[in-house]
Amino acid sequence: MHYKLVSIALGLTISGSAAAITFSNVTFQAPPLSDGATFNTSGNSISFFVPSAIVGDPVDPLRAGVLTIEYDVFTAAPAYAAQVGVNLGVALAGSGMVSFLEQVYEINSLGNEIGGPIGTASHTFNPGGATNWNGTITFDRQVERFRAKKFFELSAVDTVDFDLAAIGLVNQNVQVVPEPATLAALGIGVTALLRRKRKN
Ligand SMILES: [Ca+2]
Repeated sequence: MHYKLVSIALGLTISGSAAAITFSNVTFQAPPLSDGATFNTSGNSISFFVPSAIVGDPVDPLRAGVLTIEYDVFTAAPAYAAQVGVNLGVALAGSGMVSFLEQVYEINSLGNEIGGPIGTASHTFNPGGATNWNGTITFDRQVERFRAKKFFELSAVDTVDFDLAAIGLVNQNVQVVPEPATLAALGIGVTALLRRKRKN
């Protein structure tokens, strides 16, 4: 019976994920790191392309810089956003390193932030270390609208080696859940199901 309950809940989550999610107000700051930046969306996923987010020997004397990416999300009821997945890829050589911080805020229908962050994540790509990272930001509460702010701090001081820090892949997917009312209805359905099963 537990299996049945899990599969029902899972099915609902997936159908919730198929619900329309609207990405808006995508911004990239600041030049030159943000030059030529673009994005595309696919379902619940948004990917950012930042071809100029590079510091170090190839763009000497630019040795450090900060890139910020911001966007808003609206999840049409009956779906609420519960968490986001973060997929990052960087290119590093020599002294190159990238520090990443993401903060997520609930916003109202006017786009104003409500209170402090409802979720954060951070990661540092160190010289010579792994160049890919995946994380999950679980929100303190489920929300219908949120704003994600990503900060990337790039650094590649000059050494005798080839030094470079660049951002490759930046992808984010939004995971949604049914609204509490739908969950309550599901609970009633499951209870009825269990009752019927007990009678049999
Ligand atoms: Ca060098």
